[in-house]
This record gives sequence, structure tokens and C-alpha cells, in this order.
Amino acid sequence: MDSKKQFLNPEFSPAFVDSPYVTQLCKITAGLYQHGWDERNGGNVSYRLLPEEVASYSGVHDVKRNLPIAFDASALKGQLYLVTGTGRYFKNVKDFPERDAGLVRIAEDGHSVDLLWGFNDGGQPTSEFPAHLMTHIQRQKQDANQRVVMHCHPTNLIAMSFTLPLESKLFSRLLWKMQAESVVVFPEGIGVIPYMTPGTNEIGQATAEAMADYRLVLWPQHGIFGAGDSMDETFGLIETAEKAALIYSTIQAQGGKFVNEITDQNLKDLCARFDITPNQDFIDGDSLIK
Ligand code: 2HA
Ligand code: ZN
Repeated sequence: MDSKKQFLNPEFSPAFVDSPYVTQLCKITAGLYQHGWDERNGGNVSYRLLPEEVASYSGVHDVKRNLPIAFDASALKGQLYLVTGTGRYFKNVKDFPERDAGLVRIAEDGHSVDLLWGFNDGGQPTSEFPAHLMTHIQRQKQDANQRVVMHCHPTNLIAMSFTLPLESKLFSRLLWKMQAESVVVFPEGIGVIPYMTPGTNEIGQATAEAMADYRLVLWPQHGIFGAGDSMDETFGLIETAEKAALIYSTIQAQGGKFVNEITDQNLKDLCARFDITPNQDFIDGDSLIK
């Protein structure tokens, strides 16, 4: 047997479940659960993999099932997505990855996906798959290295969406001003869409539209969507925004009166130091000190 054949022989190929991609998904879903951001079946993650990244693994070369999707994803035809399942609990993914996650390939016509691995008890991709795929389409236009979309329910960001006007500029500036990291990590700010019904194409479209300008989009009274080039980067975006929201909540618990603040000039100096261009529409505005 020549070496190429040997490589493709299942006897010599590692199982996909042991790949670093599945391991990363297990670690990130467990991490999101431990943060308290994905109670019960809350949250979902999709991770675009390249054909060459999965080619050498066994268990991913046959189509197990074909699953319809309710919008046109033909812009992504042929692309592979490792995605969490509808109704599945993030606390369990690490113990049952082959049941609670799946690897799908977007079919040629864009109206279905071929299941190549996982969902081995008959499961399907997350109910938020339309929002994920629409976000991947949008972010790939902005960034050829776009890989990950992550949705979760971070407590303090959700809480802020009950007490503040739903305006992208207001949320972006507040989160920027809660800690020095924020403007460096998300200089474009955070997009805020209106409250909409989860799991619909409509919320997917609104999210994807906002994703033209932002990598973080807040779903009021529900959660957040993040997009990025890697699991770490995407998790890091959400983690940084939620930490800023926790500081905001703590300030409110301390009475909510600002005596000191990170000024607009402080933000500009941070951006200059880290060679970053902040969203020019958001960088100037009201002081937090009244
Ligand atoms: O997957 O979080 O928005 C469960 C959800 C729906
Ligand atoms: Zn949700």
C-alpha cells in the first residue's frame, strides 16, 4: 500500500471525534456553561472547517443524512460547519460530542445540508442555524478568515438591555468606558438590534445586517452573537464585553453615580497606543459624569 492510501485507510486515520476541532468545541462549550452563560439548552456555536482540515480523519467521508434548511445558503455551498445541536445542553457536549454536535456540508442548492458526522441519535443543527449561516455569509465578505459564530446568554449584557435604550452607540461607549480593554478588543463597538423572536430567519437577517459593521451583536432580553477567526478570539470578544457589563452592573449596585471615568481622550490615547481605529461615529459623546 502506498503511503497516500495508507493515510486514507480508516485503520490508519484518526477518528474525527479526536480531532483538535472537536476538542476545541468541547472545551469552549464547557467554558461557556461554566460561566453561567448557557443554562439548559441555551447557546450555540458553529465553526467553519476547511476540507483539507478534515480530509485525513475517518468518519467524515459519507453523507449520513440530508437536512433541509429554510433559507438560501448557496453563498456557502460546499463549506463545512461543525455545529452544536438543537435542544442540546452545553454542559453535556464535552461528554457526548458525537451526539450533541455535528459536521455538516452546505449542499449545492443551498437549501439543505449533508450530515457527515455526529448527531448520532437523530439530532439536527441548532435552531439558530439561519442566524449563524447568515452571519457567516456576511462576515466572510468582511474577513476571508472568518471561522466561528458563537451565541450565548451572558447575564450582565442581557440585564443592561432591560435598563438602557437599545442604541448601538450608547452600548458601545458604555462598554468601552468600563475598562481599558474594551475599545482595543472591539474598536468598532457593539451592534444592538431590536427584540425579535429567536430561531427565525428575520432575527438572522437583522443579525447578519448588523454584522456588516460589528463582530458583536446584542439580542436584547436574550443574549449575544459573536463572530471571529477562531474560537479563542470569538470567546474573547464575548468575554470582554460581558466583563465590561459586569463592571457596569457593579457600578449600578454601588449607587450608579460616576465620579471618575475613562474619558473620550483616554479612549483615543488607547487606540493610538495600540494602533487601532475606533468607530468614528462613536468615539465622541457624552461624559458619564453628570
Ligand atoms: O439554542 O439559545 O436562542 C438555544 C438558544 C436559542
Ligand atoms: Zn439564545
